Amino acid sequence: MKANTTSLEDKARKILNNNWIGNYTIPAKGLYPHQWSWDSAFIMIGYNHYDLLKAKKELDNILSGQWKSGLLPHIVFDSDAKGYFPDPEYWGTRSHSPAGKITSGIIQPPVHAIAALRYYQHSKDENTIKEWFSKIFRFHRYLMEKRDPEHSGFATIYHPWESGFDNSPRWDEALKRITPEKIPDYKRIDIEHVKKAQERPTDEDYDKYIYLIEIMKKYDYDDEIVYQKIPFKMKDVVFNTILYVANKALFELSQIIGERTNKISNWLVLQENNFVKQFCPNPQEGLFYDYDLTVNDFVKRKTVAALLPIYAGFIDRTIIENTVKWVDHSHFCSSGTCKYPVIPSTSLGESYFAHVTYWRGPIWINTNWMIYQGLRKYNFERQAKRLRTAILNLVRENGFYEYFDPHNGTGHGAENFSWTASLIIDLIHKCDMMDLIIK
Ligand code: 2M8
Repeated sequence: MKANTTSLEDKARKILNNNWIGNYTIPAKGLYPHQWSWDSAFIMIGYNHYDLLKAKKELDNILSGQWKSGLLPHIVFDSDAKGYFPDPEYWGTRSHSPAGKITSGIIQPPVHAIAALRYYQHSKDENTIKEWFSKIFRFHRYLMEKRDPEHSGFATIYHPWESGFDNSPRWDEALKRITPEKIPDYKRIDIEHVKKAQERPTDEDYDKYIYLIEIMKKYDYDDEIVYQKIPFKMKDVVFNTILYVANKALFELSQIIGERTNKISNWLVLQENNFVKQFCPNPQEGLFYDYDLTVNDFVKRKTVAALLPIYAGFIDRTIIENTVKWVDHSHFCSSGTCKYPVIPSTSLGESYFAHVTYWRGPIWINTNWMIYQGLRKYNFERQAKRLRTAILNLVRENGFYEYFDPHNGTGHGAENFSWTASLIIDLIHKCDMMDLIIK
């Protein structure tokens, strides 16, 4: 048993080494040749276990792309790498990007403070935390203020790419209401890198993705104007679950370096008071939903996102017990037709479930990693143990893919995917540092 686990970790480290390109790690060769924001934080969590220098460089590099407003872009481009669309010049962000960098103009979930706290727990390196703290704090302030003019305590996303769950069924209804007007000619490159085009979003999805960016470009990424004009405006339940955990981690970091800030505690109180109201219309059902600000309604889709608030760790146990019933449900692969009891991105019982299409059905490792920790926070030890064992078996037996078919576990999307590797390393070590967060 021990020997197997060791070799899985060796394989994971080898993948990270191969995807390391000097200052950071690409998500995967071919499909993703630049640095992505939430990927970098997940990746760093793996490095924290065995290579603190790489962990530091990983976060340094993503933070080096930060805009004056505090926005932390979802991609920091490698100027030499070709073969990704939308390419660096497309974004029109030169006046915002820091000198010498080109970045995208949108965000991704703020996993960084969580990864930084883990770095500290392993390294005890206060100087680095001092350097990072003000940057991460400015990003959180941007999210809590510029992205929340309603003062709800929750950030709004303007684009499906900002969720990281690009073509999730959660966004179908909102995208259906959008008719792209003028969009430039463009050529997709992503579909050249996968086995079948069916594994990626459709051309219609892409037209809408580009149209939304065209709107942001037109208003030069001015948050106040974009908020008025953009037809996609979501309080994303996963983004905001992560934001809560990240605010908690940021608070811990502030204590470590003796930084006094009431702001972070105020954000936490606001989020704790409003979370259930904002995202859980029926506590008895135990599912949490995104809230669409363009129609002022919940997006009632049965996906893994509906279970993810367990990761926040503060929600009433009586509600979370209802959520865990879904973790134990055959539609979320606890039994029945699935080879591994690992939670798929969409419930198998829904018409919009698609077994190999990106975020519309396949299993992703990062979502399961968060749910595993959530289960442990509430002492659902049986479910946590089953999930961890199943994730390790899935990857051991099928490879380090970007995502997996929930029926038989076969890998899809990119091969040798970095966050699959890094989070497997963390799971092998039982994510033990996470528990040091003081509740
Ligand atoms: C995917 O998103 C990018 C766009 O940002 C793409 O499809 O080209 C998503 O899975 C996202 O969550 C991830 O961060 C990114 C890189 O792995 O790929």
